[in-house]
Amino acid sequence: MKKKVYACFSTDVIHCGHLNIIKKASELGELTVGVLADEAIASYKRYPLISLESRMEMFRNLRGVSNVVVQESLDYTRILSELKPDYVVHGDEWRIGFQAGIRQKVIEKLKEWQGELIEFPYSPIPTETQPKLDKALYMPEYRRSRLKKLLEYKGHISVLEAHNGLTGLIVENTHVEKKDGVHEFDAMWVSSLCDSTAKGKPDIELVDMSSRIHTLEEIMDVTTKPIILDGDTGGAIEHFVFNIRTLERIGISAIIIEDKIGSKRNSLFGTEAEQVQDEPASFCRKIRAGKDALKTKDFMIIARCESLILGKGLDDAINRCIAYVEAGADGIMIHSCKETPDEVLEFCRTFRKYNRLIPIVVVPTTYNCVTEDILIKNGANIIIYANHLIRSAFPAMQKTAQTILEYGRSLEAEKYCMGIKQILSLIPDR
Ligand code: SPV
Ligand code: MG
Repeated sequence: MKKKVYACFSTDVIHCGHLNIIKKASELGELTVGVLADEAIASYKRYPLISLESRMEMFRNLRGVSNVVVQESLDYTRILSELKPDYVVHGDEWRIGFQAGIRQKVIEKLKEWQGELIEFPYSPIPTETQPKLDKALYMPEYRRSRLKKLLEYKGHISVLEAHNGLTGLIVENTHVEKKDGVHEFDAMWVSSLCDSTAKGKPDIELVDMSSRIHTLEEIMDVTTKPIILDGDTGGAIEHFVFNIRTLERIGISAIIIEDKIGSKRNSLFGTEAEQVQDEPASFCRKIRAGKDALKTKDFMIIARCESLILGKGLDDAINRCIAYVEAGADGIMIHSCKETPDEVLEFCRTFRKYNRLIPIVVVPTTYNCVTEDILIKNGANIIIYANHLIRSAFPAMQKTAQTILEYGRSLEAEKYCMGIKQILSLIPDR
């Protein structure tokens, strides 16, 4: 009887490295390919460019593949128990990094029926394929829909602010390997505070939409991750409907607008700054008009409730958010400038009694002791670190400027700076 062989793939682009492994695997016996489910792929790398069904079809059409099944999770235990293959085939890259634990479990599981893990040298994606992939990730129609998909696949996402191309690259590329996998930010927040501050302007809706779009374009030019724009109050309804259509067209995934009117000040002033909240009915009209203006189902309008910031209490916040969702909001953001997360967590738990699914956005700037896990357990879905790159860059730059003045030369400031070679090679020229 032919031996049973199993290999799992997460790829949406087949290249010669994969074909090589499939050829070698099929020579060992009857090959079943496991196609990793969208949720599992999104949990450790970018979300797939083509659907699960299309990926299965792609493998069904390859010579040497006898069977195609879905592997639901990164962990092989369940699928191996079902298939009981004689061999599992994999590239050898998973011996190190977060996949090493998954690999060890495969080896242990296979021992139950004297199965064997066979590894072939890993071949990375060929250099000629990468630009095609990058292009697909970077074009507006792909980027725009990715936020909704990520929320669907992962349930919750982590977002960091970006205010220019360089900070966009930091959000795009920073990753940390932990025991449970590689962690990276899912999306970017283009904050009004940081966009204004980077231009030396106050956060009072002074930086106009053309300038905000210029910042977005700069970020989008060098990144692929989805973008959430801080849309302040959204402005006049007559302008809002045009602006969001532009944002939708250029590939932004969501805008968050806040229920304030008149001269807008940053929320973190709390009740120190005089702020007027919009009437719920009027803000609902803005949401509805925005939804009607959109051309796709991908773009999200998220309604931001300022009731807790303005000291209006939980009931006001809940009632307003229920109304905003009824008006068509695709998500709600609850903001707070308290130092503890209590009121935000209470809001999330209470709101979830009325609505189980609509995404809740939180911005733990002042209540920064709370972990993402706790926010998520209480019902939050989008966690935004709203201003941390500009806040960390500013003191570092100030220190360097002061040090040069102090010593009348730059030698002493060198320790605060990146090396010249490093900065020259930070951004590749092709
Ligand atoms: C921003 O980042 O500009 C925000 C969030 O609106 S906050 O500054 O906390 O109000
Ligand atoms: Mg803002």
